[in-house]
Amino acid sequence: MAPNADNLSAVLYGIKDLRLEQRPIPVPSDNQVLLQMEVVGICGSDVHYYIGGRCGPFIVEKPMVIGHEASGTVVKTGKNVKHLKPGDRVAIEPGVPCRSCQYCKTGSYNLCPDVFFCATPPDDGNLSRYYVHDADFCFKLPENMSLEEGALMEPLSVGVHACKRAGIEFGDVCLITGAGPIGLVTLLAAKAMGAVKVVITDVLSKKLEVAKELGADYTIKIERNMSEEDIIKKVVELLGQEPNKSFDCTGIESCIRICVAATAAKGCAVLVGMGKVEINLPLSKALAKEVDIRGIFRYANDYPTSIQMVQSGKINVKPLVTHHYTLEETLKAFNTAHTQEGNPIKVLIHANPNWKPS
Ligand code: 572
Ligand code: ZN
Repeated sequence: MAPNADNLSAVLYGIKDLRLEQRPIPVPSDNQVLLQMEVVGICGSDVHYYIGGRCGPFIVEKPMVIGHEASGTVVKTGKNVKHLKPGDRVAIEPGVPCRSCQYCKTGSYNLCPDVFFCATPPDDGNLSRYYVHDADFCFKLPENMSLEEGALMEPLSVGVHACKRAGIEFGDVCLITGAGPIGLVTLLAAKAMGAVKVVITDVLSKKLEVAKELGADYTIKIERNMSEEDIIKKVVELLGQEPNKSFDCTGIESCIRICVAATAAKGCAVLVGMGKVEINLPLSKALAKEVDIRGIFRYANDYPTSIQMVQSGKINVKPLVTHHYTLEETLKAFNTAHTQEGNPIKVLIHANPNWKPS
């Protein structure tokens, strides 16, 4: 490595063993770009890998660079890259699929079994100073968008994809369970796509306050003594009707049950949160109402929509950002995301050594 070649990287070795160490600066191949990493958000899955060494079926078995919600600046382009040049600021879509399986060929590349996905074992993420990525999964940011907003295009795309799967249209009335980052981006996307009324639930009032700021029409603070029936009654009372689209953004059994049971006849319940492998649901209620229950897996072809929604001012993701850290402060950042001390929503890490807090 050249003496000034700083590629400090946040490498997860195992449970609560996250180290900052130097890695070689990678070289882009013909269809890739070398990126100076700028902003990397911490996702719930990053925290799962850090605290438990696993997320769903994926287990950290060898050291892995963490991070997948990111923006960067192009430093160098491979010889086939036409749409980007050095200096361009980009949002990085972290999943690069095989491009040749049936799912890829038919546009559902999020379901590609051979996808490379940043910080899903064994694939390295991009919480580092430098990183190479396929150029066609890097989206140039418009002048009026910041690198912080660029990093938020990843979670926003989950919300956009969830709303597309629900078929959100003008006049929809929605229930969202969970006001964490994914519940909030789903709220933003649902409102922007035409939902007229959205009620969102959470156990923490701080999260519900942010939801209000982001356009939630109603909020329900879930208390320990509330039964599923109590919550559904409250949802219907506030909306004036049963929601025709529901989104579970918690992965918690009781919340998924509420979404499924509360949805109006002919409506759709979308399961966005990931939880236990086996979940007990009131299915007979759903089938008697012809309620569709749909899953979502990441996103596909949603980055351009997410960027245009922010560029045009139809969606404002800025209120999601609560905490900022430098790359050197990665452990502190993960501690904040894990302990939830200081009521974080989205914790951002600034990987560019020239970043200064504003
Ligand atoms: O930002 C995308 C994203 N997707 C998540 C979780 C966090 N962030 N998903 C839920 C978990 N699955 S997974 O396949 N996995 C652990 C990789 O079970 C991916 C989608
Ligand atoms: Zn994520």
